[in-house]
Amino acid sequence: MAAPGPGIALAPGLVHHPGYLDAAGLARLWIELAEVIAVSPPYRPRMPRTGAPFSVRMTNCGALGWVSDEAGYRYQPHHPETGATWPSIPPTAMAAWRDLAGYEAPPETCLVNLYEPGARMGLHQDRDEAALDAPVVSLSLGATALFRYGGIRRSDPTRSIRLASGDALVIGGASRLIHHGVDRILPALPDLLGGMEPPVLTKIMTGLLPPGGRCNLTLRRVTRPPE
Ligand SMILES: O=C(O)CCC(=O)C(=O)O
Ligand SMILES: [Mn+2]
Repeated sequence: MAAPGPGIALAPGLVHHPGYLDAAGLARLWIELAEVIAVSPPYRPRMPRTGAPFSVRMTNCGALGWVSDEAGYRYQPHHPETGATWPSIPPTAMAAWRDLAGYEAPPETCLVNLYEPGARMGLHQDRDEAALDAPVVSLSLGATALFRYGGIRRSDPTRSIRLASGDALVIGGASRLIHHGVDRILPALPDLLGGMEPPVLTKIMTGLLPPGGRCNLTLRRVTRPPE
């Protein structure tokens, strides 16, 4: 990748990089994701206590993965259904962390969120990590999301932006604990790469998600790096 520009500062520490991944970068990432999903199948997390299913399916890569079920939210080193350790974080995602995080230590987890049309993610904070000095680096693929963000308090006013395929969003600094979520996935263009993708890539994309679906990756440092 070319060095990323400064991006658009939406708030202190909250930076949007539209089109961070170009078509070649997106193609690479789809292929890498297909490899992840082949060994680490998406599962449907459940809400703490109630056990209500999420509308988003998830999987992880890295040393740790974020899971949620009746027992609560947590990071753990193995897949909740297969029991296997998580696969490595894809190289294209690691490169995005190096480009955008501004953090000395590598990420320990990459959560993969798979949104079918109609899936959403309620307003929440990312606060299950001890290393809150590290940002969350998010990469979007596929259909565009209407992403909502507010402030540290749940009652703070919110705004929304569109996150399109190839966009990166850095949630760090004074914005690390802002509330955010995905209101909805916007109706898709007829294809995901403007009709340019080779048939092999179409096969990979449609194998991972139904038409109109969206994939989001969030890279995080979970534990505080050694001094
Ligand atoms: O899908 C997105 O853009 C946001 C994902 C998110 O907030 C999360 O996984 O914690
Ligand atoms: Mn989040």
